[in-house]
Amino acid sequence: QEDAAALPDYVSWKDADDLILHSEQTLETKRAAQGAELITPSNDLYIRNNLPAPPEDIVADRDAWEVGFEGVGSPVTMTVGEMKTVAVETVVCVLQCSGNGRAFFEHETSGSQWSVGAAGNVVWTGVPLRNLVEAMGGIAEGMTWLTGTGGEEIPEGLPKETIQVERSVPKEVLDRAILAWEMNGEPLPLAHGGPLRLIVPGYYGVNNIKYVKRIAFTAEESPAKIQQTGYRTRPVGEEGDPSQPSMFEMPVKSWITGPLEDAKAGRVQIHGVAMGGASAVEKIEVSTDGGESWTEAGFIGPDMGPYAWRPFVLIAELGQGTHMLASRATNAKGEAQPENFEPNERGYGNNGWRAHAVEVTVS
Ligand code: MSS
Repeated sequence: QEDAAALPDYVSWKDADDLILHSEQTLETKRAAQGAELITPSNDLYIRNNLPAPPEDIVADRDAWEVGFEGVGSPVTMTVGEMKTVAVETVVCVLQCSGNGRAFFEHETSGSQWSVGAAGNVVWTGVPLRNLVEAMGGIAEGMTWLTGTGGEEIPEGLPKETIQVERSVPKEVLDRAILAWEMNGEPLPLAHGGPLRLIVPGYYGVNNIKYVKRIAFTAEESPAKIQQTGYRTRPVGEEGDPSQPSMFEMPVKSWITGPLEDAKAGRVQIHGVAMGGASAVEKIEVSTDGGESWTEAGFIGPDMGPYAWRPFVLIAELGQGTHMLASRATNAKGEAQPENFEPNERGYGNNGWRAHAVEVTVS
C-alpha cells in the first residue's frame, strides 16, 4: 500500500487514497477507484488546471458571480442568481482531459502522463445556454463560434493571449451546452470551476471552461494560444497550428477497471467503464485473450443519456496463467474503438483498445 500523497490546499477535501498527484495542478483518479461506479464522486474526480485556481473568495457569494454575454442580439452582464430564474436542467456527461491515455503512447510526450484517470462521469446542473441566448435576442449575425473565457486573473504585464484559458467551439453545441453551478448535487467546488462553469457535453475537458466570466458568440476562433496552437493533433515532431484538428468531440472509448493485476482462478467479475463520446455507447465487448476473441458484456445501472459513461460487467471463467483483459466499445453511430490509435505529438485522444488492456495473473 503506497502512502497517500499530501494534496494541495485547494483540493485538500479530496480523497488522497484514490488520487495520483502528478503536480499541484494535475491529479488523476486511480484506475481501481473508478470501479464500476455510475457517477464519479467529487472527491475522486481528477483535476487539470492550466493556470493556478483563482482564490477561494470567488465562491464566497456564488449568486453574485457575473458573466458578460457578447455576440448576441442584446449583449448583457448577468449574475448567477439571475440565471437561476431563467431555466434549470441537469445533464450527466463524461469530463475527460484531451491527454487522457497519453501514458500509453510509446513516443515521448510532454504533459501529464495520464493513464485512464483523467476522466469521470459527472452530474451537472445549471441553465441551458440556449434559454439564455433566446432571452438575449439570439446569436448575432455572422457568428459561428461559442467562445468561453476562464476567470483566472492574468497579472498585469503578462501576454494575455498566451496565458488566458479561452476556448471556442462550434456554435452548434448550443443544443446541449449548459452553464453549471452544481456538480453531483452540490454547489460547484472552486477546483472544478465554481461558481459557474461552461459544460459542453461530448466535448473534451479543455472546452469546459471553469469560473467562466465571458460567453461570446464570435466570428473567429479565440486568438488564445490554447485555441490556436494548443490542443491540436499533429504528427509526432510537428508544431501546433490552427489548420490542425482541435480537441473538440470525444470518440468512443472504454477501459477495464478491475481486476487489474491478479485474480483467483474460476469465475471472475471483470468490470470497467464505457463511453460513446459524442453519441451514446451502444455495445461493449470484453476479451480475456488479448483480443483474439470477444464476448459481449452487460451494462450496469440506468442509462444516463448519450454523453454519460456506462459501467459494464462480464462474469468470465478464467484458468490459471496470464490473461490479457481488453474492452472494446461501439457507439450509436457504429464507431468502435480502434485496436491502436495513431501516435500524435502531444499524446492526445488515445482510445486504442490494446493500449488500454491489462495483464492479469490468475492463480
Ligand atoms: N478552465 C479554466 N478556466 N482553466 C483551466 O485551466 N483546464 C481545462 C478545463 N477547463 C481549465 C479549464 C482542462 S485542459 C481540463 S481537462 C478540464 O478543465 C479539467 O477539469 P477538472 O474539473 O477535472 O479539473 Mo484537458 O483537455
